[in-house]
Amino acid sequence: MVGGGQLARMSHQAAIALGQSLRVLAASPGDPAALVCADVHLGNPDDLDALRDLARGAEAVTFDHEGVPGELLRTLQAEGVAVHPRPDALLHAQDKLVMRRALEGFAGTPEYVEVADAADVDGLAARTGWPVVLKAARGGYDGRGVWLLDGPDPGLVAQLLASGTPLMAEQAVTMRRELAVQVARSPDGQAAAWPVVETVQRDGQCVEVLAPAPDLDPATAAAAQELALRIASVLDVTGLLAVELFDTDGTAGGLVVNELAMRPHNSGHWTIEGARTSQFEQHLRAVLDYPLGATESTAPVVVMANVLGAASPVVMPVDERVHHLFARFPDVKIHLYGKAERPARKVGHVTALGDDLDEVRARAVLAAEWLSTAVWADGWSPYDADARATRFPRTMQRRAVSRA
Ligand code: AIR
Repeated sequence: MVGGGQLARMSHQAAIALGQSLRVLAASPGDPAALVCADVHLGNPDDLDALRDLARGAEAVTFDHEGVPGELLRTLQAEGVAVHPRPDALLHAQDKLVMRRALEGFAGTPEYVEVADAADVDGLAARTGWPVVLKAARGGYDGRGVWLLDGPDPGLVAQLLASGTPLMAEQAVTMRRELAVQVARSPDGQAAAWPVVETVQRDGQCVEVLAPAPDLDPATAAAAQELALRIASVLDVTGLLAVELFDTDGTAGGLVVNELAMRPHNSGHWTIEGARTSQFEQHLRAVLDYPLGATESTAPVVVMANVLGAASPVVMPVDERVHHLFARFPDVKIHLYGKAERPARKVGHVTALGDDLDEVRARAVLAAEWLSTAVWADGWSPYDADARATRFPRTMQRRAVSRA
């Protein structure tokens, strides 16, 4: 796997169960996957020799991020390496303009233009009105590379173009919410879709995923899954495809494609505990051309919440935060990525399962905020008598006592 971030780290966990072993190309020995994989290559994804070394003896090469030059991947492919997704497919996740053009005609997309100068942005705004979303066509993620413009900003456009950032501009779509659909497709052409989820965004970044998307009309859900399967097939995707969608009016006709990713994706972290097959296992099954796994949910409601680096340094060490979290919520599952805590950086996630959306969501959000900040947002304290009594379900208390 090219890249040693959290996606590689969680893919490695899945690889172990398949009797496989993930070799990662990491930028530094402290990267989340480099900390846990036995077979770590340190190097740069734009170094052909590093990619060749990575691929030597491997069944397949796949990715934890999109920042890999397509021409190098084409060279590897020509040398007989199984690259999944193939570079011609991956290009659509690397370049938003190429993606928009490829989807024209069969998927709803925002109105967009390629930006060669500030007049292109103003021209789009003349048709769609302000605000307009200016995007780096390549290289942005998690809110980086996206600027919301309320009016003309020729200075910013000129500065970005001068620094070599390829730009596009899009209509700011009015939406009810954001959805995501993930599908996997194998080189053999087998495909599978997970239930459609709602993604909750803050400051351009995903903070929560609700699975399945609440109150989604079944016909719209089916249309979203069909759309993602169709995109996977038309673009000849191998491995995972995440399709981020805007839900503009609750109907199938109102689904607008925002972005594509061809790798495990934040919108699919819930599948580790919340689906019969996790996105990480499924990605490996797909790139290794194994039959795909079942995608049904394991609970009526699953909520994933990201643990983001706090705005200011947290005094309580992480392991102590984990200890307190487990004492309050024995059933919330955590995934910590081993990353340094910078403000708003994704350093982990939590998953809660259950029957009632409000209850499950409250639990997941409290847990994630606690791990981020060491503050219980609802004021809960383990030292309250009430809290001590309710901390464990009764049967667990009894078991703990009898063990002692
Ligand atoms: N990632 C890749 N594209 C989008 C995301 N979130 C994951 C990958 C990558 C890591 O985020 O796993 O390696 C980089 O995270 P950071 O916090 O170092 O920028």
